[in-house]
Amino acid sequence: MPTAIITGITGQDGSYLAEFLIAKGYHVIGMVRRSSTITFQRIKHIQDDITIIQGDLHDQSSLVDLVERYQPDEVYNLAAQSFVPTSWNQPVLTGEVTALGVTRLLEAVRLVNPETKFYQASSSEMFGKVREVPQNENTPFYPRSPYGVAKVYAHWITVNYRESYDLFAVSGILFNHESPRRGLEFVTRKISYGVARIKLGLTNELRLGNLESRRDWGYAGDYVEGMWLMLQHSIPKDFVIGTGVTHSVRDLCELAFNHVDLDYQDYVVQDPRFYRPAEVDLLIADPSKAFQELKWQPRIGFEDLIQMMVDADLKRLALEID
Ligand code: NAP
Ligand code: F7E
Repeated sequence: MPTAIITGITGQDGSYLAEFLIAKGYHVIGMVRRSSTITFQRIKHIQDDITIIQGDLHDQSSLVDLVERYQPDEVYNLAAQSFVPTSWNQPVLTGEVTALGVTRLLEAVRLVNPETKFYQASSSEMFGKVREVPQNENTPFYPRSPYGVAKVYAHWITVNYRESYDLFAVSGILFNHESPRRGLEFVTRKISYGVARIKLGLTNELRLGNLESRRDWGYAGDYVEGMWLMLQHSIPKDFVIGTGVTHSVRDLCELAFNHVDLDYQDYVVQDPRFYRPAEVDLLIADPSKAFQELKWQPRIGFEDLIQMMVDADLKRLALEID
């Protein structure tokens, strides 16, 4: 039975990756940080099938202990301060966790067992003010937020440990991926939840920022398979994972409101509070390397994804009201 450690197991991707690896027969170890309230909503249905261990990307010894104790075959580093706007309010914390935390975990792997395979959750935010369209593995980075800058550091330290110490360490450059488990502050979930609340008569407006920015949105459940495939490849390499299709936030609003027979223009209010100091205007992946070398393909398209999220929020809220 292979063993995998997932940092960030309580997050959106961690929960889908844990389900995926359990189904593949892995012993899954989930690292969680200590908190005064339980943060296991996304993994409570699989809690009996995984081992939960406390640790923190701030704390080197907790990471060394973890790797020493479980001698994993694979480590998936998904933990991060992942919300872009927060990275302007907490730039130092974002750097500590999202950038330096990766070095701490790589050090733990290198010191304890350099045979361990390592996956780093890199991001399309590294492309930022894009240098070419669409973006592939060779597109230069131009990050536009402290989060993006931290992820560029994390990407290069992963590449550097691969080249310096011959680690099987790879960086998956994933474009935006969403699901009914997405945090409420991210725009897809903010919209699906807002639409459901409006449809159920709980509110009559949805306040958003920039409606013109464009993203390549896919389904998180599809993307975790790409992470695993990268670690099964014969050679450690970095890959872009995305759909190759882009939509604006406005398109997203239109689709989500239409799904419940409403017109977004009657409810969406643009609010400067949600504008960013520097925006990423356009992201669109060129995932052809992953298609060819990993045989990876997204299964769920944009329309189905957004409808799935709206339906899930309608169901959840209807149960709460009951
Ligand atoms: P998420 O839902 O925000 O989850 C982040 C996870 O990191 C949570 O489990 C969180 O724990 C944990 N965490 C935060 N600080 C930590 C610390 N100091 N020590 C240990 N754990 C810590 O993020 P996600 O959407 O699943 O994304 C997973 C990873 O992929 C992140 O690294 C993100 O930056 C990256 N990424 C995401 C996307 C995307 O579109 N989703 C795209 C590209 C890259 P708590 O539950 O305790 O907060
Ligand atoms: O914003 C615009 C906003 O916060 C998407 C993270 O997972 O993906 C995510 O980062 C766009 C931006 O995601 C609102 O200005 C408009 O242009 O959903 P988001 P993100 O910043 O793209 C990348 C790949 C990651 O790696 C990150 O970890 O939507 N937008 N109005 C809004 N965004 C939010 N959050 N809220 C609004 O009201």
